[in-house]
Amino acid sequence: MKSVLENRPALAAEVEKVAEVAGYLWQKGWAERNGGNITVNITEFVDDEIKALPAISEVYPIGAELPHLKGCYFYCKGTNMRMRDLARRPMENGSIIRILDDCASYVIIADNPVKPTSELPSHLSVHNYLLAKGSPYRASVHTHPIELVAMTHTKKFMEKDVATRLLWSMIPETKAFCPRGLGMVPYLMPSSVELGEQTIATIDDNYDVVMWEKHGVFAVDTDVMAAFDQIDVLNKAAQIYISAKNMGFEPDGMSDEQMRELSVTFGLPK
Ligand code: 2HA
Ligand code: ZN
Repeated sequence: MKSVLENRPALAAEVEKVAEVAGYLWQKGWAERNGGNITVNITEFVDDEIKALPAISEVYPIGAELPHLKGCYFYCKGTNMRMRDLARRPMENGSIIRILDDCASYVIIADNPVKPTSELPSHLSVHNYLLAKGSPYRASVHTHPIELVAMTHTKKFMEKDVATRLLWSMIPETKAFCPRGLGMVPYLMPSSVELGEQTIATIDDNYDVVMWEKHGVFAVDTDVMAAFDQIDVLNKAAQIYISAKNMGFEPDGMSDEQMRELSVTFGLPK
């Protein structure tokens, strides 16, 4: 069967990036079974021929009305699909969907009728929010990074910016490459409307990476690779913290002065 990616190098490159990141999530042990989701707004890569493609699924309700998504196209990981399978076969473990003109429903258009992720309403709500704000961010990644999730099992790290300051102070790159830090959302039921709403509220509070207590992270950025990088630098910092603790001491962390110097030199927002 002909893939919609054929003879469309820019679109193919976007989907290849998703597959590459899916492989990293699996290798890092962050994507057990069907854990995690990725959605990418690919509207800018969609030509008239794709716009004319017929639906290959019935019309599904999104579960929310999202006015900024009218006529948008997304690549979405499939529900119940594994990241490790998506890494090798992205168009069999994910699909491309078109948002219909009512802004409340969608159809699958390519390559296979793979039903999107169970977290679709919250992912699409976030994309709707990003477009409404005029943000250049087009990708969202949800995954289960072991050390970051472990940190949320104590109330201390759930307080605003406590974990952020600690992680930033472990290694200078963390603040440089995750300059807005880690926003915290108290435990909520996976896939729930409330979790989606709290995630948007936290992104609106100027975070790119949102921690879901005892569950995982949700990151947004310009593309899937950049969203992954932010999670990766944060989790690396968490690993350094835990390594120091395992050696039997509380790590000193960089000083406030060293952190200030870093912010000035790199022109960081916080
Ligand atoms: O889709 O990780 O939170 C699998 C999940 C849901
Ligand atoms: Zn999850």
